[in-house]
Amino acid sequence: MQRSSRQVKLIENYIDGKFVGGKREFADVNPADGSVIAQVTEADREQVDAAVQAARRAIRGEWGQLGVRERAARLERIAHVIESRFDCLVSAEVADTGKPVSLASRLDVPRAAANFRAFADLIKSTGLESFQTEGPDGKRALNYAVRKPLGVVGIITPWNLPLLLLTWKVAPALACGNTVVVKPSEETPATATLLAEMMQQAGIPDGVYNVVHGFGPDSAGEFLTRHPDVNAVTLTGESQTGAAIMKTVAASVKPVSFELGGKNVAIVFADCDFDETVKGIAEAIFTNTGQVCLCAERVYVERAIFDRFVTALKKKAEGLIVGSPLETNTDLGPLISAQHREKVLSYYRLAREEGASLVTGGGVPEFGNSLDRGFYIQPTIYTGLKESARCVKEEIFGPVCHVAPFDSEEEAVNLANDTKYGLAASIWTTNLKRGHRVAQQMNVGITWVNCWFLRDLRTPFGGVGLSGIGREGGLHSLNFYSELNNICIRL
Ligand code: NAD
Ligand code: 6OH
Repeated sequence: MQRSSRQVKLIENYIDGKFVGGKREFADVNPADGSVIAQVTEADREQVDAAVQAARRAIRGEWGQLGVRERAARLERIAHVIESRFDCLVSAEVADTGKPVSLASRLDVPRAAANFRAFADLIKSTGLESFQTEGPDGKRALNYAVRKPLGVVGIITPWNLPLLLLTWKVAPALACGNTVVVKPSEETPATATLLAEMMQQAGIPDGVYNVVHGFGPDSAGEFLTRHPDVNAVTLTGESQTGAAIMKTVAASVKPVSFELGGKNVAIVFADCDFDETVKGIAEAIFTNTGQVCLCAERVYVERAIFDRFVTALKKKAEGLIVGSPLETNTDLGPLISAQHREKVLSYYRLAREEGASLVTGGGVPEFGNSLDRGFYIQPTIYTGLKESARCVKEEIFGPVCHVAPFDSEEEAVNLANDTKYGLAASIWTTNLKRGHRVAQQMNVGITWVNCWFLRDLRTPFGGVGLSGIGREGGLHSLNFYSELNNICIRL
């Protein structure tokens, strides 16, 4: 994948088991200091077509003949190879994203292995539904369904948790017997490419896993989603990207699964475990510098504890260490790019224009060293905005939240649901009856009570409204990545 004769590494496309270069290249930048890590080969239309055709052929080859047990064994081998090259994946992910090494080691890379194990286990143990049916003539029939692969799945992923979110889709797609062409984010091409080497090591046949690099419109992303021989498209990304892809695939009626943006809420009741809640909410706001689709950007706190809560959250935010991702005590690395930092800063400016009171942060930290070339930003808390403010309505995707008081449970529920998004909510209370009651009123795909981002890979994951279409996770993934053929036999 990477030739050393050049000044910087070259990250190439991976098509039919081979790394291939191309005509155009773009730079892969380290957000921690703005340095160029690698040049990346952009796949043109012909290369995307070659990847799709390789994936088509691979279905007809050895891969398509494997039984479930052997497919599961190969997935387990991939998990094993990921673990054996743990440090290499952590370094690549940290360099591409700027996330702290502690986070990549705790979350991203272990989850990549866990994704393959979870779907290997599931495909082995999942049964199929069957029904004894009585026809109008009183005669019986047996109905049962069999799972068949969709074919070639196009997988498009974002930059915030690159390997985690890629493997979250690749693992169930392969478990169901599909082949894949993946288009990782142009900001974070490295780990998808390293995974190609690991597929080889794990004995995955050529053409089963292909990687095409590039951008969205008029580049590899669009070429892939528009390709007539791609049978389904799964995306994690922004809501407007989901809308664009939906248009592209409409003509060929491809199934889609979309995990999109959010403007997630946290509701804090006066009866919460105060210290645990402050800690939990700080994680929900600031993890990965706020660049997790599940991060809370709207926090509603019962009025009786509002002032005390804001003071404690401010203290937590000001105690966070913003700095080099390579330092083990760093809490927050940089944002992903200069462009994304400009977007987040534009919301910091807008919050002031919209009349917010700044509790802490609001700007760019100064280090006095090479980190000043990185895309760092201060963790930021606002209060005092109107509910109609754009900063309360739009996804910012940075280390920032708005905290507002509420007076009744009903008001909190109404405020929480007053959004076009609907990905995740968290509710903080020691009254479990209330926890259940409020959780069940949330118009979202995922609600946590007294925790956040605590994941069980068998549970449904996805969002409502602008936050997505469909659910992945456990059986829901198997149902998306396979076609069910129902067979009815007269007995
Ligand atoms: P993005 O939508 O800009 O890009 C995601 C991917 O889509 C990239 O690979 C990009 O190249 C590709 N793409 C863009 N336009 C395309 C087009 N027209 N056709 C085909 N491909 C196209 O998202 P991002 O900035 O990389 O990631 C951040 C966003 O992702 C945030 O909105 C965040 O909330 C969301 N996200 C959602 C989830 C979830 O599970 N719901 C998880 C992570 C991130
Ligand atoms: C979004 O940034 C995080 C998504 C997380 C998952 O999809 C997951 O499976 O944990």
